[in-house]
Formats: sequence, structure tokens, C-alpha cells
Amino acid sequence: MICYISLGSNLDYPIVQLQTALDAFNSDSKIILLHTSAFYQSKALTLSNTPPQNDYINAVAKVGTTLSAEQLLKKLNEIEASQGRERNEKWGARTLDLDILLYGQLQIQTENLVIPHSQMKYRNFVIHPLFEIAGDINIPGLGELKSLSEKMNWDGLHKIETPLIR
Ligand code: ROI
Repeated sequence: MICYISLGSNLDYPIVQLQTALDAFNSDSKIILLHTSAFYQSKALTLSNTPPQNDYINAVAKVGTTLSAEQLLKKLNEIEASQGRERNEKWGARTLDLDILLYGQLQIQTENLVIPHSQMKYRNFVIHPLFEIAGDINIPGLGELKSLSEKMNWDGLHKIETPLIR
């Protein structure tokens, strides 16, 4: 299945966190990394009345996988855990956040998973990187990505030059 995964980090060298996660996708025999967006710097989206957070680095990856959506979620949670993610407060700062945006053209709603990701249409740090690598896709329930991206603001978001680390 072709899947799109969002990556985000705002702690402990975010660029390295994202690069390490991308390497982890590739070293799983059931996942192949097909395409990666540029890395983007974005102002933290926070709940009101919570302390300010560092900017995030965000990106979107396109992968092919033979894992089911549930298995892929488990794998992403393992990668997050191995990179020191602690599940603390909702919407808190994080070393690594991996979300399944799309799993083929399937719409999935289980206890653990909502696909397409329920918040993606509101988030410029998801829509713009996704559009960069998947300009012509249709998002089940939401329509053409192109028209979502045309309507989406760029507030607090910009593409960065990614230094090659390692
Ligand atoms: N804000 C930005 N800019 N990028 C994220 O990836 C991100 N992830 C989160 C919350 C805390 C909602 N804010 C974010 O989980």
C-alpha cells in the first residue's frame, strides 16, 4: 500500500530526529521509503494558555508498505519510542511525532486510528509538504489536495535548506 506519513519534532535536534526516523523506515524490510518532502520549519501550534514551544521541523514521507494500517501504526510508535518520545501532555513538545496521514485511498476509523488523519486539513505544516510530493492526489472525504493547498495559508511556515548530517 502507498502511505503518507507526517513527521514532526521540536526537541533534541529536530532535523536529526527526522533523518533518523526516515532511516528507520528504510531499515524495515516491510517499508520502503519512496519520496520525502523538504524539511519545513513551522511555528508550534499549541493550545491556548499553554507555554510557548520551540518551532517544529516538519516533513512528509511517501512509503510503500506491506504492513496493515494497524501494524504500521505500531511500527511508527516503536520508532517514536526508540527516539525518546515520552507520551506526556496532549499537544506538548515532542522529540518525534509520526502520524499516518493516508493509507492508500482507505478510510479507517478504529479505536487507535483515524485515516485520513483528522487534523490534516487544518495544518499548513502537513498540507504544504504533502502537496510538494503528492500534488495530484485526492484525499478520501476531503477532495483534491491541490485545492486544499491553494486555500491553505503559509503562516509561520517555511521550507529550510537541509544540511546533510552524518
Ligand atoms: N505544531 C507544529 N508546527 N508542528 C507539529 O508537528 C506539531 N505537532 C503537534 C502540536 C503540539 C499539535 N503542534 C505542532 O503535536
